[in-house]
Amino acid sequence: MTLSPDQRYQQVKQTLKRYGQEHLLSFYEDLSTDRQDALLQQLESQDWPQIMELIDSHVLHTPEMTLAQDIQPAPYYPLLPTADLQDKYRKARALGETLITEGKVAAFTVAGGQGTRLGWNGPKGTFPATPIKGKSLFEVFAEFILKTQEKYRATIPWYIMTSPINDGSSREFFEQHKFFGLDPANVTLFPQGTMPSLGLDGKLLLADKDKLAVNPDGHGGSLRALYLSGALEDMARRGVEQISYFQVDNPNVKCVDPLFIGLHALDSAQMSSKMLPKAHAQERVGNFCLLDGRVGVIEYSDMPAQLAEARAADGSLKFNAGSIAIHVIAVDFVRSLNESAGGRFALPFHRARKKVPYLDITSATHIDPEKPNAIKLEAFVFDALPLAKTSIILETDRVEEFAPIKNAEGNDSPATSKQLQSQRAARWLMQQGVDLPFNTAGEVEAIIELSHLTALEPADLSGLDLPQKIEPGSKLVL
Ligand code: UD2
Repeated sequence: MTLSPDQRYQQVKQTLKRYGQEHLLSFYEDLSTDRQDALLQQLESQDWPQIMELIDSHVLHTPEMTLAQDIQPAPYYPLLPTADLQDKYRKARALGETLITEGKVAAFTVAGGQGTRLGWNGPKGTFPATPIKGKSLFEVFAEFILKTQEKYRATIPWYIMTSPINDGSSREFFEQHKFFGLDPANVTLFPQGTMPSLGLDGKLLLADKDKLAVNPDGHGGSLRALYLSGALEDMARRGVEQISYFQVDNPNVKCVDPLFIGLHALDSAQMSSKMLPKAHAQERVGNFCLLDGRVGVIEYSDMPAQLAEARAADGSLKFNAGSIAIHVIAVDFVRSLNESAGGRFALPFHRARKKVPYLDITSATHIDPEKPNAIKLEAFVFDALPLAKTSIILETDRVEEFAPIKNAEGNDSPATSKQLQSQRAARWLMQQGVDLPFNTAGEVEAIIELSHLTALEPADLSGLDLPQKIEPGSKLVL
C-alpha cells in the first residue's frame, strides 16, 4: 500500500523522535512538495538502528583501538623469484594470462575521493598527469586496458567508483573523450555510498533545508557499492571472477597484472595485495602485518612508533611492507562481505573529526565552521583482508608501480609523479639498449612519456623503432 505524503511524514517523524533526531524536519513546512519528498526519501533510506549504534560508539565515545595481541611482519612473495619460486612465478603468470584471455578479470578504479589535498577542481581522474602530453589519469588507465585487450584478444570490463559529488562530471569527461576508444558497453561508472556526517553532540547535520549533510563512505565502501549498484551482478553475468583494484591517483599502476592475478588465483586467495618496501619507518602508507595470524594492514597513523621503528637482525625495518592499495579481490568474496552478516556490510567504520559546513537550525543560516564540528565515518578497503580465508602479498618496485599524485607540491605531487613516469620509461628503454642521460643520483635527465599503448612492460618495446641515444634535456613521446 502506498502511503500519502502526510502518512510518510508522520512515520518519519515518529522514527526521528525515537532516535532524538526530530530537528531534521525543522524546515519541512517551508519546502515545496518536491523538496519535501526528497527529504523524506533521504530520511527513509537511512539505517537508523545502525546510525544510532555508530553515534554511540564513534561520536559520543571513541572506539578503543584494539590492536591484535600478536603482531608480526606479514610474509610476501619477493619482487624477483628465488630459485625455488621461479617455476611458481612462471605458472602464475601463465594462469593470470589465461584468466585475462578468458574474460575472467575486471579492472576497478576507486575514484570517489575529494582530492582536497591536490586542490584540483574536478574529479581526480581528470587531472592532467603525464609529463609531456598532460593526459588525464583516466586516459592513462584507459590506454592500459586498451592495450591489454589487444595483447590478449580479450575484453576487460572497467568499473569506476565515483562519488555522488563527482559522478556527473566524471561521466561527462568520459563522454567528451569518447571513452578514450574503449567500448562504452564495457565501462561502468557508479557512485559510492554516503554516510551522514554526525555533529559532535550526536545529532545529524543538515546541509540544507531538504538535505542531510553526508560524506562518501570511504574506499572500503567500494566493496558495498559494487554490490548495491549491480556492478557485481554485471561481473557475474560476464563471467568475471577476479577484480583488479587500484586507486585513481597512481598513473604507474599495472591496472591488470598477469603475475599478481595468477599468484592470487594459484593460492586460491580471496583478497591479495601488492607491497613496497617502505622508504623509511614513518612513510605514510599502511603496514602489512600478521594480526593474530591473519594478514591485515595497520594504517600509518595507528602504527605504534616502537613497531614502526623496530629493526630486524640485519638492521632493516622489521615491518617493511608498505601498502600501496593495489589488490586483487575475488568476486565471490565481495558478495560474501555483503551477504554473510545478515545483509549488514562486514567492514567496520573509522572516525575522522572534520569541518563540515551545515545549516544551523536556530538561525537558519549556513555555517562554515572554523574548527572540526563533526565526525565523518569511513570504511577502509584493507579491513577486508583479515576476513579473507587466504590472502597473499606480492612485492613490487617503487619506480615501476608507484607514482601517486596526492599533494599539490612536495612529496607525491604531480612533479614527483612525472619524474617517476620518465624514470620508468628510461629504465625500460635502457633495457632495450637505448643510451640515456642519468645524473649522479641515477635520475634520468630527459622527459620521456611512454604510452601504455606502446608498451605495457619492457619486453613490449623490443622490435620497435627506438632512438639509439637520448640527449640530456630532451623531450620524447613514445
Ligand atoms: C591510501 C592508504 C595508504 C596507502 C596510500 C597509497 C588509506 C586510509 N590509506 O592513503 O595506506 O596505501 O593510499 O597511495 O587507505 N577514495 C574513494 N572514496 C572515498 C575515499 C577515498 O574512492 O570515500 C579513493 C580516492 O579516490 C583514492 C583512494 O581512495 O583513489 C585513496 O584515498 P585517500 O587519498 O584518502 O588515501 P591516502 O592517499 O591517504
